[in-house]
Amino acid sequence: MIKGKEVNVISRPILYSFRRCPYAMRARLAIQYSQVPVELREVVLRDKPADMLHRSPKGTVPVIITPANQVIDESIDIMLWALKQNDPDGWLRDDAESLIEQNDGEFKAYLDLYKYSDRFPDFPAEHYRSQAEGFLKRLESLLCQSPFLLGESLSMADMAVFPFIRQFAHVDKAWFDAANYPKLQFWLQQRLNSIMFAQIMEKYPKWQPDTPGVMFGGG
Ligand SMILES: N[C@@H](CCC(=O)N[C@@H](CS)C(=O)NCC(=O)O)C(=O)O
Repeated sequence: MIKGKEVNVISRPILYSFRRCPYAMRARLAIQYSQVPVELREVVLRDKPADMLHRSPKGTVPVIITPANQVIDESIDIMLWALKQNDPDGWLRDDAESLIEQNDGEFKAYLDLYKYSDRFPDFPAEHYRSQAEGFLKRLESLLCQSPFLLGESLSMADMAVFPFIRQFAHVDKAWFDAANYPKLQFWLQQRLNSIMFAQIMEKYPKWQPDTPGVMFGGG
């Protein structure tokens, strides 16, 4: 037994998160679903905690620090980490990779150009939007075949992708609602109406160093 010495031991994994970040949303969705207990620390991106930056110098959220001091700082890896511990409804899927790759690569790049089109005045917003639509068309065609992206039940693909479609829809909600993506609109609305989405979008104050974060996930 160590006496008279402060030992920095954490009992549950720490999740550095930012409520509105779509990458952090997908991580929280997987953690909430798998019921892995974590201590959530709400981050403000312009004032990131020193401990987070020390553990993960690239400075993006979400980040998990496990009790064994393992650092997981890619949102898909956090999803996999949670699902490998508990996956009651079979969200883990080998065939999710190609969709997630297109989402995180090409689609996210066009989404940013569309969302921040005033910073990229070479083209109007509609130009960037129509480039992003390539991915929407792929999703719409998948959802014409089955209620979820990879078949008859929810999978990590749905959960990894929908926070980004939500962001896309919010750039011009009236346009999105009127566009010819009926299956995608329904699928998005279902995800947004879910209890799980409400649970992961709860608001927390900014985490202050040397204070406990919020219990999240399970337990
Ligand atoms: N590839 C990373 C991307 C995460 C990411 O870019 N997160 C944004 C917030 S949505 C971030 O932390 N950006 C850093 C910043 O704005 O300072 C992942 O999947 O976790």
